[in-house]
Amino acid sequence: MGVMVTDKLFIDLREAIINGQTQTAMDKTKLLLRKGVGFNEIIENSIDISSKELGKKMRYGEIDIPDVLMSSRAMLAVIYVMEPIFSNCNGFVKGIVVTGTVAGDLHDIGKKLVSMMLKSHGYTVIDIGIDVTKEIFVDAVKKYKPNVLAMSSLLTLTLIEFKCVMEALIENGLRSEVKVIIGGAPVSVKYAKEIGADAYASDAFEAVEAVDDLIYNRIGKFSL
Ligand code: B1M
Repeated sequence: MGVMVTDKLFIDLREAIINGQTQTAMDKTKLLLRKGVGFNEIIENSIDISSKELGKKMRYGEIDIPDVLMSSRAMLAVIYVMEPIFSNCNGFVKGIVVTGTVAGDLHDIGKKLVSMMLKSHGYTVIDIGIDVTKEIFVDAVKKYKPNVLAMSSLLTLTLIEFKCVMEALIENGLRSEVKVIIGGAPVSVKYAKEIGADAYASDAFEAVEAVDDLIYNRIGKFSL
């Protein structure tokens, strides 16, 4: 019975995301949390599935961009409802992470999820936004002196920007000052290695493990 109720809630939540109904998405997420469903399960059964469905509709021109934006707001609402659970209770700060989406790319839902997970695992995260140029990344590294720079890209077209930032870090004598992790759907381990990043993670959970390894100088599953 419990499982059936949860299944129905997930169906409703995915429908709310696809239809861009932010309030319903928040309500359904709250109900799932109240039923004791874990955040991994919520993300996997809502945002992950819905974004794939949205992606398919986008590819076949079955949905307009304003509607995808409404769905994005609903996905972000799911994340915001869960944010308090992710708060870092013990107050111990492991390190500073600067994060941003590369130039030309406006996607930020995945990056926000990664930021939330990192914050909950004891990192101070400075999110410098979307469409971030290599100059702004370099300035942020100078200004905030982060332990880790975490960059995201969802577009194949903007993958090249990671390489540009890596080169800019070297040109500015900053490469040895900061560890770099990259991620996002079109990124591969191979590409991350090629451009000389220190780690690659395919989702928000892996990202935490990878950043922990970078901070404690461990060679881990996601180190390159
Ligand atoms: Co866009 N879009 N979009 N879009 N969009 C994709 C990415 C696309 C795959 C859809 C498709 O056509 N099938 C496609 C890219 C194709 C490609 O290049 N390979 C695409 C396109 C083409 C476009 C436009 C060009 C469409 C147009 O205008 N004609 C345009 C580009 C705008 C721009 O950026 N310049 C565009 C615009 C948009 C919106 C603005 C409408 C909106 C984004 C709103 C926002 O982010 N605030 C949007 C959306 C929502 C999507 C889809 C549907 C969903 C993305 C998402 O948020 N997923 C997407 C389809 C898809 O993904 N299948 C699509 C949920 C999120 C939690 O997952 O971001 O993958 P994701 O993050 C994951 C991992 O990737 C990873 O962890 C996260 C959590 O597990 N991860 C990291 C991400 N960053 C990481 C960093 C790390 C580690 C892991 O370490 C630093």
